[in-house]
Amino acid sequence: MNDILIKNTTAFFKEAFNTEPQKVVLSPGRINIIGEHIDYNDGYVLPAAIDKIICFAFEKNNTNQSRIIAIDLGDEFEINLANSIELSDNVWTNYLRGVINQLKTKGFKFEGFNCVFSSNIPVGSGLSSSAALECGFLYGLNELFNLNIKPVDIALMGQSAEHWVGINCGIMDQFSSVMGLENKVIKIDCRTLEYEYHNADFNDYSLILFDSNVKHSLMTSAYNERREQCEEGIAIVKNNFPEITSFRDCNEEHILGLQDEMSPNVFRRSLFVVKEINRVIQACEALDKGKIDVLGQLMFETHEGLSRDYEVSCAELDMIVNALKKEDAVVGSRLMGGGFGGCTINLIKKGHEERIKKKLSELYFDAFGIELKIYNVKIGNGTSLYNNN
Ligand code: GAF
Repeated sequence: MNDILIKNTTAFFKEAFNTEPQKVVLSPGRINIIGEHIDYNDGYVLPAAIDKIICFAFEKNNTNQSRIIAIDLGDEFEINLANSIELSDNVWTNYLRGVINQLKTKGFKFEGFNCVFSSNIPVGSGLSSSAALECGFLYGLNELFNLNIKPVDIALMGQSAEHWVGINCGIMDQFSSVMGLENKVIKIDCRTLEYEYHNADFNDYSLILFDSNVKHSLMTSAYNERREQCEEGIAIVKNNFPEITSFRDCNEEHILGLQDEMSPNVFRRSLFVVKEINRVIQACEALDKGKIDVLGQLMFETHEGLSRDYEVSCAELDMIVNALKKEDAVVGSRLMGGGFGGCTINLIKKGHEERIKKKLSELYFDAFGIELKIYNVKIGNGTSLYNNN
């Protein structure tokens, strides 16, 4: 599937600019096994890059003007690098403007270029197509102009670009898009940015994503609000326990003891974060020992917490997880990503996938009149140059 995408993107480039691209870059979306809403709380997360990608083709054009074409949207924009970079009403362009703004702010020297891109990462499904867009674009400019930006800094600058667009996200999505490795999950310490790879061996289970096919519009405002509530929560903890610097240094008793000082929402968000950080540690151990049933149980607990305490689920995602909980062949299921729609990540016993897909699709359609989308994903490499020689 990616071969066709690469072929089409480079062919489009040749047609548009009458020349071969100088650089072709592939940048993946991500899944997250466990550790949701934890990256901006300085905890641990366990994501991986996937085999769904954005393909970019680039060339320098020796001017100050750059032209960027989104093949799938049938849309394009031009940007003069000499001018200051502003947000636009054309939302997709902002992720790229944000990257250019980052480069300019940090004083990198680059000139005009042409770029086309095309993607097979579903948009709005919680698979981080925006991180793939930021990181792949920056990776390409880094290669094209020999900017010498290190991979982790590409992720950090991608994150800053996303902040510029308006989502105060953590580092997980950009980090996994850049640093992913085939068949490995990455345990990221979001406080220090230390990371380690673990084998993603799910033994007798398949990893399948069910896409609710809904995207509730509260996402941006609610995401930023959750982050503020967590900041409020940790400030109260620090006030009482000056030796504690982030939620990972707390246990549940710390939070329970501060319930009177916190608003009900801040209390529930804080408690969720402390529990979720512990679940990531346990999940990683379970994965290493091949105890997929334990991992799956933790995923169900994460969903419960995201739905009840963190309040980032929705009726559609809850319905999917609750329906799957009744199936013996489903060992784990939970909403994945920011929430308010998008995908659930699910571990299903091999041999039962097709039956469960069919049954869930019918139940889901009956409940909401919406087609369930289904993705079988493989864990793939992070952002890289494509070289077909
Ligand atoms: C979104 C954000 F971009 C990530 O940083 C992360 O917080 C995630 O939601 C929730 O875990 O994908």
